[in-house]
Amino acid sequence: MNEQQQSLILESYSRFLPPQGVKLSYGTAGFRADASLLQSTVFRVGILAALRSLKTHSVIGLMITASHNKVSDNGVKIADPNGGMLSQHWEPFADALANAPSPQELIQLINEFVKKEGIQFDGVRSAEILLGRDTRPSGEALLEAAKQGVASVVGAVAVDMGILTTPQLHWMVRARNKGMKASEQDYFEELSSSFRCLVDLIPSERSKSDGTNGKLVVDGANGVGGLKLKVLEKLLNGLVVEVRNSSEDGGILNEGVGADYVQKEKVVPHGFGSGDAGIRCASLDGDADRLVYFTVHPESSGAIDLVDGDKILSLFALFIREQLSILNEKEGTKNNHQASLGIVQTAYANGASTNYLKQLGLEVNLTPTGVKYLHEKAAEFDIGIYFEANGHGTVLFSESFIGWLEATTKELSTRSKGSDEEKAALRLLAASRLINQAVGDALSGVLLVEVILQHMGWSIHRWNELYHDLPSRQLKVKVADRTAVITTNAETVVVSPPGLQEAINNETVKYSQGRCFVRPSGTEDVVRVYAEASSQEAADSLANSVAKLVDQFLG
Ligand code: NG1
Ligand code: ZN
Repeated sequence: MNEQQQSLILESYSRFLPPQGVKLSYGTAGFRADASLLQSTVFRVGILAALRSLKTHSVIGLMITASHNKVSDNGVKIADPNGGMLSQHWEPFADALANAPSPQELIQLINEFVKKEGIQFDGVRSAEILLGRDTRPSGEALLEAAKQGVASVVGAVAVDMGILTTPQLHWMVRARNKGMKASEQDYFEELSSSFRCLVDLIPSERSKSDGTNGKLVVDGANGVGGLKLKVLEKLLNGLVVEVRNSSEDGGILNEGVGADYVQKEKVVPHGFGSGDAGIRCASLDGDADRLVYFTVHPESSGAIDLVDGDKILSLFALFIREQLSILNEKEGTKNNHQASLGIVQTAYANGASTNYLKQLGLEVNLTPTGVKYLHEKAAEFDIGIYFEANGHGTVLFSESFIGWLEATTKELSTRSKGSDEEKAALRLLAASRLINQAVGDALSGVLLVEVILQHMGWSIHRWNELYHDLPSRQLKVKVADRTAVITTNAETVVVSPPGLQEAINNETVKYSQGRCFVRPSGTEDVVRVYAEASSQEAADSLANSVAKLVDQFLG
């Protein structure tokens, strides 16, 4: 790099000195830590984003959030040109950059990397980075660090998009790079217009059923999602939403609220109670990329029926399968186009959901935890549906299938206007515009769930009856070094430390319908234990025994 560039980095470096003795790694969701430790990391990720933009000749996103983690934490991650996660191939560089202990080493690292990647540096090209942050109080100062990081690369410009949900920023990056309209208003308009389009396409005999009438109550986790949902709701008709825990009433982000809490604890979030029994409720996480539904038990101490990501996936799969079969019946032979539909889950998916989907005749694929893996797999199909049990997921439509749908709807609008097959094709097209094509998005997810329930004429109870979850339990175990746990087969089998998997197997066989696996978390310094069995007591007991084993092998 030339002298001007070097002195620019050195000068800003001194304003963001790395904390002593902290080693961070770019995990399943970027860098995450206590916010007080992150200034230097976010500054460096600003540099990384600028380099990524130079390399790809595209707009890149940088999001400051720690999602469902506690309010004192924060984090930073990159959105790649297609709106997806940072290419895995760059993650080792992200780690090295974040942990470079001196300015000289930082400069050397950048020099080597830029050379290796053939990145045109020194102001030869321009770079543009969209910055977003959630509502965390530490976000503003970290955003400043990101701006300085970007600005320390000659020719790079940061555009502050303000407080956003994580999926909004990813959506904007994707839209910008596709040459589409990409403001926040455009996002709201795309979602609301495709929602209205799907409402208009509800079969008339079904829209009269009253199973889904009545309001939806949404827990906003005291984060950014509730605020945005209120804006979105004004553009819709046919949907009444009441938002609680919207962060405007002083509640603490993710504390006793939000999708992560509801899904893991299986209890009502703060602000909900037995008065809400029977009502359709949903919960977002702190940055609104996760969504779960639930209903409150009458007369009980906060117990809920959870409708998790697996069931959202199942609902989406049923709807899409229905549209595809209408098309295949009428159009399939004519167009000779059988769309491939693939389902993608992780080992955390409830075993009952996987069975149910397989019984429907669907192809179910398992990947390791982490949206990047699920997304990548789902992108192999004409329509790929992926969800984590925790509520992060979306439906991906391939470019070629969207092209086919566009051509087909055009042709059908002259040949058989108003036909079932035209409607089915129009529904799929509208769904592809509604559901975020970049990442899982709780706001677009809510709208798609709501319109499908109306389409089916189903209540949340009918939906929840699709299958019955096997009782499960998740635990966290603190260990000396979680990286000592190495897994294979989509994280279902431990290969190291030796002997641990065998011990887990010996426990698991004791339980009817037992299933159990352990893996190191990518976002917290813990080893996670997941267990499933035919009763809650059995699932708890299996999880506890395996947690003890983890402690024995690694404690
Ligand atoms: P880790 O901490 O790697 O388990 C968690 C979630 C992931 C994903 C990421 C990103 C579980 C068990 N794990 O990852 O599914 O959502 O956070 O936020 O829920
Ligand atoms: Zn999140």
